[in-house]
Amino acid sequence: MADSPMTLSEHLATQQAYLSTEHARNVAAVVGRIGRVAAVIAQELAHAALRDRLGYVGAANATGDQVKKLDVWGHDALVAALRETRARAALISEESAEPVEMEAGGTHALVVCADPVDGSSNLDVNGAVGTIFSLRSSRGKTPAGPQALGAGTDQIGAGYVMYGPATALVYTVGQGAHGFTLAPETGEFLLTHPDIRIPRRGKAYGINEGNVHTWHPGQRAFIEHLKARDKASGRPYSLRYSGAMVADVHRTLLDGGLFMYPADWSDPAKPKAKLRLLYEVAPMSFITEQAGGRASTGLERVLDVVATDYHQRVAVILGSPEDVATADEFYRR
Ligand code: AFP
Repeated sequence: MADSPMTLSEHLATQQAYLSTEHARNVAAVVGRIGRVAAVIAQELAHAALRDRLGYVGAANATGDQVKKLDVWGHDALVAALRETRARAALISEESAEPVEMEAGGTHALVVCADPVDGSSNLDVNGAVGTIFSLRSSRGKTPAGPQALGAGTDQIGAGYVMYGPATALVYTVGQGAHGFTLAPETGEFLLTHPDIRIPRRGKAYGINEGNVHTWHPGQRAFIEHLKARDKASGRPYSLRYSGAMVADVHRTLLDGGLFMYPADWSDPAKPKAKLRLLYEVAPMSFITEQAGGRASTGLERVLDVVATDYHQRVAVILGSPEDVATADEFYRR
């Protein structure tokens, strides 16, 4: 009989060797907690319409987005889960303007940056949503939140949960990206996609084409290139876009291709991006690179971008390395 797949906590134990001793136990504790709260969030999503949890709370969050009831519920559930361990020092969340400092964190406690419910616009239409998280060192500092400000290369770990037909969790601590599937009957995440390797080139791209008029000329030319008919290079690519970064990145990691959310270049002197660096783009870029992919802003490697604000926004083009390289070429022209 085939061995039962490894659980998330068993797999985290195998990753300890790749982490500094001071962080190893804390990373396992925090990712383990996030796995457990993700199983609860999956349950809540499945019952949301039955428990009057759909719709808005009637207020805006730190970045001006109208907040859904499940955004707040997801944030509170994550805060409560993180408070149950001493492995964390602070949480930077899409739903909180300032860091949520958490006392009694150990010396090497972690700063967690998270989008508790990514893709909120999909919630009321039963579309796929997710949770995105990034782990950084608090360096033993108090307050710890400001320690999250820095380059994406400072991340110790990152991951996401996708709530789709199945609930999937993918994480990295810098030794490849590994995928798990939730067994609803036990609430355990089991290893189903060890060491994910993104194809070098894909056949699909994800972007909100409604913004085409605001794009950098290189971005527009690149999309025209993907749409042009050329059998030899597998073009045209198909358009696949879900409205939730987690779902679009998950598809891209497994099937190859691209997920893009370029900046608005209506005023070339001040390009305006949408997606948030610390708890959307930096963690997804770390995971993508660990799966053999590439992540660019169009002008530079995402992981080299230094965060100076908790809710800073940045453009992103991520996915198959050869496809992202081609996109960068179009931006340089
Ligand atoms: P929310 O989490 O606020 O719903 O935003 C989702 C998101 O940040 C990201 O998950 C999507 O890729 C992107 O925004 C969708 O944006 P558009 O609705 O502008 O296409």
